[in-house]
Amino acid sequence: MHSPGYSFRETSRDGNARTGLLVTPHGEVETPTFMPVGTQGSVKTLSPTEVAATGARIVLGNTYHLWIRPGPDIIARAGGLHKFASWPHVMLTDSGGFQAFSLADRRTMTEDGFVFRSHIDGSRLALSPEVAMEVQGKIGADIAMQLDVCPPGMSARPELERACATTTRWARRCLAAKRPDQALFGIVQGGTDVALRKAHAEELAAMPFDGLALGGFSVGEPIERMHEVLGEVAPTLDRARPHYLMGVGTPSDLVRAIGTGVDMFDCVLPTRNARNGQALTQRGRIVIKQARYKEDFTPLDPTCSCPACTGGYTRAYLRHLYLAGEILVLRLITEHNLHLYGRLVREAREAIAAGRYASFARAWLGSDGDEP
Ligand code: PRF
Ligand code: ZN
Repeated sequence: MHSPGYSFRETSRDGNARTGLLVTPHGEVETPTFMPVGTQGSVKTLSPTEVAATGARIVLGNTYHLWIRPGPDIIARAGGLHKFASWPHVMLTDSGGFQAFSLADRRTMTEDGFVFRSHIDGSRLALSPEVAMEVQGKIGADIAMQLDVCPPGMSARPELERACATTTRWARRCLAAKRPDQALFGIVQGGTDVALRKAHAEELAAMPFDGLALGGFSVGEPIERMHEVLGEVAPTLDRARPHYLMGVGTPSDLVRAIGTGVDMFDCVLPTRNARNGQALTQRGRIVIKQARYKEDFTPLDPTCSCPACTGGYTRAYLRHLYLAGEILVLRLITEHNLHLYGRLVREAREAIAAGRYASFARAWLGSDGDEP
């Protein structure tokens, strides 16, 4: 780590999997870790206290959304997003380009950045590397992300090369514009091209970034291809810095990626799927509206220590709430799913430290389908 007040060190290793300690001005984070997504400055349906009770010590916020509403100046006047949102632990913000590209209207890209129309009020916004750093500086998260170019999955080589080259030029501009007291991560692109990925990772590793992220995965390529490429690229990343796989994934995706040396993850899956009535367990998914749960008076997961599973709420009751449109069920399943991710990364850290990661990983590989 290069920014003052930040450090990272590997604390144990089992094959390519490793545990680490990330130190920031808002506390320490043990890795591997999962960051719940708080796009608009809140992890949907939960209070910060409830989020922390899932084991999470770092959350992700989105520059794109917070820039449009309420705006960086209001957050700065509130004393930064930690105070504004009452989150005392560590915070990271994504840089906005990826979200602008998926959400905004009439987007275009030039050498200077992205120009687009707000999906809220249609106003014209220009997101350059310098603006991305200024907005993230005002939001005041512990860790900022560089502005990057993320091409669609399975893009052809020339497009991937152009995206890497622009991302490298923007990397230098972001480093020059960043707040000295904020950490900044570079973002490796290159799609599913292993040679391009490795070359881009080396280019970014030569710069004084505090961490290296892997962007451009889970954007339409076959998921097996993502794991193949991760298996070749992640083990070659600079081990002195944290490795963050952006926007991934299911519990078994996390387990497999941790096995290649990834330290940090974020994903809307546990929170978004919860609001669609899907509870995740090590045995698979529970789609709570299904008739099979109509008279199932057992908890979601008897091995889970979350408030939904220990509070006497049965699958039949949760199904009833879901079908009746009662919002309590959205909170309970969100809490459950984030507890599952919290437990997954905690048990992964314990398994790595004990040198039994391979057997730990095997126990999670069947968790992607529906519950038997
Ligand atoms: N870049 C940025 N944010 C991201 C991604 C990316 O490539 C992804 C891709 N999975 C998710 N979030 N800046
Ligand atoms: Zn639970």
